[in-house]
Formats: sequence, structure tokens, C-alpha cells
Amino acid sequence: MTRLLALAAAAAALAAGSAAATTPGRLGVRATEFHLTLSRASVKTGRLLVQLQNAGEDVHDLRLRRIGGTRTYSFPETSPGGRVTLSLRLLPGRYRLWCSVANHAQLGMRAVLRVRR
Ligand SMILES: [Cu+2]
Repeated sequence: MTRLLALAAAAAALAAGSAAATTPGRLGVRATEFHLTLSRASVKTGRLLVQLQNAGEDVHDLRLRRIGGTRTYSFPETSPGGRVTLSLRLLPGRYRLWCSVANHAQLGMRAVLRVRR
């Protein structure tokens, strides 16, 4: 009986552990004229849900690329009040984020995100 209980406890601990391991991180990116505001400055490596929220009056999009990397993640153009969420799997490093509409990045719509090990 004691042994059964111990097994059940071990199984429950395993289930809790795997659930925690697969829960994705979250990052909010708020776009306004002309800023990108991140909900946090760093996230953990692995799966990440990134939500672009257009809180401005113009159309905005979002690009994300690791510094030294070649792949650019692209969020579609989003209308004022709109939101779009992408699920990404990010390696450790520093990532640049920017809006690619017109000259918005030059005007200040850029940010850096750190992805921790
Ligand atoms: Cu923009």
C-alpha cells in the first residue's frame, strides 16, 4: 500500500514536471507611434508566444531577428487596436525587434530582447 502511494506520488510529480516544461513563455509587444514596449526585457529559451498589440493610430508590424542570426520572424501588418500572436522557438542570445513599416524603426520602433538559457 505504501509502495502504491509512493508510486502515485512519483507519477503526479512527473506529470507536474512535464506540464511545467511544455508551458510556453509569453512576451507582449506594444506598438505605438513610435515605440515598441516589451512586457519583459528577457525570456527563457524555448517556446515563446509573442503577441504584437497595436495600441497606436497607424498600421504597424513586427520583425524579430537574433543578433548574428539570419532568420527573420515576420508578424503581419496589424491595424490599430489589432493583435496578432505567433508561437516561436528561440535560441539563447539577443534579438532585435523592429517595425518594418515606412521609417518607423528609425523613428524609435525598435527594441532588444534577451533570451536566457
Ligand atoms: Cu510601425
